[in-house]
Amino acid sequence: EKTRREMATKTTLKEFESVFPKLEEDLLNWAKGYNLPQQYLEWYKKMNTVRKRSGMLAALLSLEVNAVGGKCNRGMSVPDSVSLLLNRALTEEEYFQAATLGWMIELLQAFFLVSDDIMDSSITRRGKPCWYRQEGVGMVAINDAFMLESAIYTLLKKHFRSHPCYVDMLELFHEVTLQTELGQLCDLLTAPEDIVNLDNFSLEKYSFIVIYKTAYYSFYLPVALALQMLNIATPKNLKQAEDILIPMGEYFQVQDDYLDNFGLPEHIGKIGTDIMDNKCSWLVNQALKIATPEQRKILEDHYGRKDSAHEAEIKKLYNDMKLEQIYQDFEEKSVSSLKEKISQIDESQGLKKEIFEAFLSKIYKRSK
Ligand code: DMA
Ligand code: MG
Ligand code: MG
Ligand code: MG
Repeated sequence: EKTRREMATKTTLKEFESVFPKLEEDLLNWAKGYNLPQQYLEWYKKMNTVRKRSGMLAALLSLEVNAVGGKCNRGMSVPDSVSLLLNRALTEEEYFQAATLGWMIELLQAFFLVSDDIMDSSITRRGKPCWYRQEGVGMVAINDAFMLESAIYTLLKKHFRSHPCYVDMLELFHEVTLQTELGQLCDLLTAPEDIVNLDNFSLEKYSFIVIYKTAYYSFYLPVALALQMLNIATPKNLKQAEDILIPMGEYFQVQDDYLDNFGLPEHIGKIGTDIMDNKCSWLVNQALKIATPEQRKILEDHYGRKDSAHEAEIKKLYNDMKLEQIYQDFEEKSVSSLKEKISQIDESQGLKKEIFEAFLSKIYKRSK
């Protein structure tokens, strides 16, 4: 009799999540191996009153579980991509391997988000207070972020030490992490807290920021890992994947910036902070491009101030400027250019167009 996994090719959140307890056990055993005193394990447990987990895992779970249910889009795209590359359903063993790689991306994401929320002074994440704002956490969240990152390498070693691509995977995680950190650096440096200078923003800078802070880890990484897992990560396949996934990631971050202002907090699970944070967002760049002198004055007087009355002026301006319509036009243009790129992919070394089509259909017109 066939198991569900052998019949299906598209993973579900439930199935993906069912792999996590095994990895969690690996991580707890690893912590126990260092004789982590019981006192700290208990302190960690007490820290999270909702779920009895260690602090590190609670940090992960606080991101993974929320009102709308963790999306785990990045993580789930590894098993989905592997399945599409093989053109068949995965065996239990293959699924476990692919999902483990997927969970490592989720850990990387958790590491970035825990620190991003501190740096962005954010309030909520996935419908709950950001990790650093939860009771008893505070700046311990910085160390939790480091521990989330370390967990990647513990799992990679445990499960892929003897894979022919182990070193490539290791280097890939290191490189993508550095790329994301460079993006975050530029994101933060373009958004100083006290100096609002709209001349600092440009669409060129914007493009650099979002490619690095978002596109590499969210889009390129899952596909590159799927290719490595199957030993078909040839330079040509990697290059083709990058050439399409980087612009796709750019489009994804434009959506994130759009939703920061136009999305519903109950829907996106977070409260937008880009205006008050003086961010070089896609929206402010579009506004600057078409602003009349009067509108530019409004932007100068109200953007980047830590005050909701100022923020309201900008939100009103964005509505008056019909940025929603400009966004929708941009979305249609991006999608047709991505589809065009996908159609030109050369599948001779085992790459599949469907991988990219699957990614695109997951994010097209997303509202969360
Ligand atoms: C997200 O940028 C980038 C990383 C690396 C977390 P962001 O601050 O716009 O994300 P969010 O809107 O989720 O806080
Ligand atoms: Mg943020
Ligand atoms: Mg940020
Ligand atoms: Mg954002």
